[in-house]
Parts: sequence; C-alpha cells; structure tokens
Amino acid sequence: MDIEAVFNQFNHLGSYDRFEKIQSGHINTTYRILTKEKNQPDFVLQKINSSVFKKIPQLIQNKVLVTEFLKAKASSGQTIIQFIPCKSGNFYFYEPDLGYWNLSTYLPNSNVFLKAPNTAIAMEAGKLFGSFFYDLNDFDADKLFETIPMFHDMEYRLDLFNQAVNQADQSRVESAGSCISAIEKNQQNMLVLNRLRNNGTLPLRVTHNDTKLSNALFTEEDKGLAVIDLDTLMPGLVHYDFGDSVRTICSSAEEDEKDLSKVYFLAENFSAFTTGFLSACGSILSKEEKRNLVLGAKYMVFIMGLRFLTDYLNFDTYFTIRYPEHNLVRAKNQFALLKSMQLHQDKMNSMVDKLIN
Ligand code: GN1
Ligand code: MG
Repeated sequence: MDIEAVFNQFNHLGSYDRFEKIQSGHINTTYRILTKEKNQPDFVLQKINSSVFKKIPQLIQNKVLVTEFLKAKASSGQTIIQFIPCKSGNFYFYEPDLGYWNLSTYLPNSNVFLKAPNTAIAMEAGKLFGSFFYDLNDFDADKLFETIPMFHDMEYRLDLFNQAVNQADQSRVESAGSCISAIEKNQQNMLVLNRLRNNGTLPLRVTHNDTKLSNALFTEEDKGLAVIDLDTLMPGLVHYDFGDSVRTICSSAEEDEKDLSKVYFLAENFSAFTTGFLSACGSILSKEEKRNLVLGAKYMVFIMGLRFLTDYLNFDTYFTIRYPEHNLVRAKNQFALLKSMQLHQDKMNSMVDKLIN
C-alpha cells in the first residue's frame, strides 16, 4: 500500500515525510503522517474498515457535519478535529482496490491514556466528554446516518451472542464457560435500559458511542483537549457515552489485561469522572436519565464483554486480535470488572445521588 500516494489524494498543504502506524484501534487502520514543513500540521490518515462499516460515505458525512457544527459553536473551548477534503471534492478517497480513506489534522502536543493515571485525568475526561455531549444537544439527530444499526441494543447483541453459541466450536464454548454464566446471570437486569429506551422513558440523543478514555486527547498539562474517533456518532442514550467512559476510566487495568487479579473497579475515579461529566452536561439530563447512570455504566461493561465473547465464538471476524485468545481475554476482563463494579454498587449509587440531588 502506497501511503504517500493515498495521502497526496487529499487537499493538504504539507509535503509527505514519513508515516507511523497508530496501533490502538480495533477496527480501522490508522497512520500518522509526518510532514516536512515546520509550519504545516501532521495528519491522521485512516483506512475505514468496510466489513464493519457498510455505508462509508454516509459515515464520513456524519463526521463532517458534526465537526462543522461543533466548530461553529465550541462553547466548551475544546479543540475540534478537522477533516480535509480529497481532490475530488469528497471528504474521502476511494478506489476499489484501496478502499475508503479519510484524512484529518493531527493535534500536536497531545497525549492519550489507555488507563487513567489519577483522579484528575478522570475528572478532566468527564468534563471533556460531558461538554462534547452537551454541545451536540441541539444538533438535529435526524441528520445523522445510523452507521451501525442497533449498535448498543442489548436485545440484538444477546441474539447475536446466542446464535454464536449455537454455531460455535465446542472447545471455544467450553473455554468461554465462566463468561457465558456471567451473561446468563446478568442479562435480565441489563435489558432494563433497553426497555426504558423503547418505552420513551429515556430520550434518544446524539451520542458518540465510543467514549473510551483513549478517544480523549489531553494537553501536556493534562487538560482535556479534544474528542476523537467520530465513526459511531449516532442517536443513542447518554448512558452509552457515560458508561463506555466509566468502563475504561474506572478500571484499574486495560481492557485486555490477562491477570484478572489486577482488574478491579476504581470508585474514586468514578466519583471524579461523574463529577466532571455532570458539571458539563447535567443541566440537560432528565431525572430518569440521571437515576440510571449507574445501570448505564454496568450496561456498557456487560455489552463489551458480550461483544468480545461473541467475536471469540465466531472465530474472531470483527475485532483485530493480536493472539488467538485475545477476544476471550478481553471478555473475561470485562466480566471481572463488572463483578467488581457490582461490589461497589451502593457506593456508586450514593455518589450519583449526592451529585444529582
Ligand atoms: C472498537 O476500533 P475502536 O478501538 O475505536 C469498537 C467499539 C469498542 C472498542 C473497544 C465500530 O473501537 O465499539 O468499544 O473497540 N468499535 C466498533 O475497545 O465496533
Ligand atoms: Mg472507535
């Protein structure tokens, strides 16, 4: 693949020096493009995974619409990433053999964390994701294409899991035993959020749907800088964004830590994150939304365990894996985190109660 040739399909002002592969995502292939000029930005060039995303021009349209909207607004002062058009005029480059690509500016002097080093970062992440969510409050959700239908729908995810169990290789089902039990034990409780969405108790809003900590950029002074990875912007519940952040910010370990004794819930990070998040967007949330935040956090940990396990049972066709058991390790990690969260449930509830009453 000639990265330089793809980069040069876009209308940027820099000249290509070299690329570095960015390893962190599980779906797309991402490169940092370094430019020769000191006064030109570096860029992020991304090949969008077309087996996961079926309508890529619409996906890119979502990202462009939202970033333009946010740039015009920027009430929170956060930096908004900018997409660069291609020479054809589209915001993507496509060729049948090369697939779909998009280019955005790279934000210099920014840091990413895979787990939260302290409660100050947890609080900053809360403010950053909360402001992003707040700023999109008056963006018309009907303008957004649903990039992956039913992405966080628990019933749908449970159906896919049950199909996978029925078709899976017996040895994989056996090694997934402890996770399968955790799913059976918790699934009824998890369906509550779906029900509250379906009966209109919880409103659909514009959500990011992938608010893990590594999708937040920080300045060198550890202040929240920008939210990245806008591929899954879709209508959703606030709980999806709140919960996915809690999943990563309030875990003692990365999502693929194998040693489960190192995986536990950090209540102090939960308190800091929730304080930051609600300070930024609490004013637009209803009582019902706030009351269900703790359930939202458990929901997102559970759904990620479920999705990783389903992919393991399907012989790893969705998430990038680095070794054969990687998805099973991720699933076990998420169910260990869920168990630890359940031990902190009362504490979490009283922390949220204090913040919302
Ligand atoms: C995937 O590719 P990446 O790392 O941005 C996944 C998210 C998961 C995440 C878990 C489209 O995101 O839903 O939360 O892995 N994205 C998609 O780390 O499925
Ligand atoms: Mg993503």
